[in-house]
Amino acid sequence: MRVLCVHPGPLMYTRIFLRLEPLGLELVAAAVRRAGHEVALIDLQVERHADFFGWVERWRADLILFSCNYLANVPEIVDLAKAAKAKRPQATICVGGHSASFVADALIAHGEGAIACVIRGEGEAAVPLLLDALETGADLASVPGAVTSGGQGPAPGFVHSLDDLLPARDLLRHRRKYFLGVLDPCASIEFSRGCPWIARFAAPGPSTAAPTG
Ligand code: B12
Repeated sequence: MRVLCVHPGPLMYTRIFLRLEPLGLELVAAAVRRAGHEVALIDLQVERHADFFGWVERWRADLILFSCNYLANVPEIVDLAKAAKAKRPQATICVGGHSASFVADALIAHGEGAIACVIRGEGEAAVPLLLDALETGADLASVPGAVTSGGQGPAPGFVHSLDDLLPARDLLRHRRKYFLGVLDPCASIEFSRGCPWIARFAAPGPSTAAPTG
């Protein structure tokens, strides 16, 4: 399967203050490659919408995966998904990422049929299962973390250890266009992930209990 991973366009300040590589999407792309599929990555912070449509049509993507960490990118992703679906109806389009995880139903509704599913949670765990479901013709709503117009899959899974994961940095075509501050060249490294459980903390004092979680 040919899988096109897409990071949406720039937020405010990404032309003058900071523009960072799409680390989460690089990890998702690495998981696609590990699962034995062809993968390409386009970062619209540094490439144009015309480049994206070129990849969709000329590379004949079977699956298009959008990364949505910022709510500000939702309208662009919805518009691009609809336009891509019109140009290549046989492609399946899915959205994942931090913000998509919280507004999954709204993304599906605004996609008006163009967005087949939203994958909540960590992409590395879910994407191989999504690819399996697409290959076997299984219902996408059976994939852990998936939200479709027809239903919701089981709870998202977690990655086992960050040490097992390496981002597919080699897929970026504009490595030198990422910077922080006054155009200082920049790469991103992930050292840890937050606790996925709900923890309650009480202020210290004689009558307070120990933190629970
Ligand atoms: C590090 C970070 C930053 C860094 C780096 C930002 C960058 N551009 O890379 C700095 C400090 C610079 C920053 C700045 C800002 N940030 Co920030 N940032 C984060 C933080 C803490 C972690 C993001 C991250 O890199 N995670 C590590 C990578 C590996 O994980 P990931 O990208 O989430 O990807 C994983 C999953 O999301 C998923 N996934 C991702 N894409 C896809 C795609 C598919 C198809 C699938 C299946 C899965 C999937 O799988 C990946 C691997 O597990 C998040 C909060 C959080 N805990 O996620 C906020 C967060 C993303 N930031 C936020 C905001 C608001 C901002 C700013 C706009 C703040 C401001 N007002 O200036 C700026 C914008 C900067 C910019 N122009 O990009 C908000 C977004 C809110 C929203 N809902 O829109 C968040 C959610 C924090 C919050 N709760 O408020 N940020």
